[in-house]
Amino acid sequence: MENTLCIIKPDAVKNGFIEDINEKIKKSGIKITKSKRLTLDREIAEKFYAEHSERPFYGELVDFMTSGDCVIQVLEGDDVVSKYRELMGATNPAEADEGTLRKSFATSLGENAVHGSDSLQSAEREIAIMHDLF
Ligand code: 3AN
Repeated sequence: MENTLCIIKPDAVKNGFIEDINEKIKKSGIKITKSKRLTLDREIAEKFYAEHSERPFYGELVDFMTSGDCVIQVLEGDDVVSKYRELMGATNPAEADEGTLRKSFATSLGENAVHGSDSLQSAEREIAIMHDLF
């Protein structure tokens, strides 16, 4: 059994998609074991996205992720890291497959509705960063 970190981002929260996204997650056989709605502090968002700190979109990404409420969640299931990545779809919603969360709910590359850890190692790091917020 694995865990992964899911974030329903501020665009999806503002657009009223929390329930729709969680329905799709549960329908795919993934369990939501922790869930909390909150606005991320800048410090946490910067730490969370530290691997992108040299990228040109880093400032914009941190601004966006702290711009309003998001929902942080721990998901559980067999092979859940890759299973949930598949359900999310491609980073750019324009390239995401039909039926994926980003195809259904994302607005743009920068505001792409959901986050999911990209490996088991990232999942552990990300869940540890968010641990005290639940
Ligand atoms: P993913 O979220 O699919 O793992 P990453 O890790 O490449 O994608 O990027 C992290 C986040 O940074 C994305 N979810 C997206 O919001 C943002 N992002 C990635 N590339 C760009 C870009 N070229 N312009 C603006 N934002 C971007």
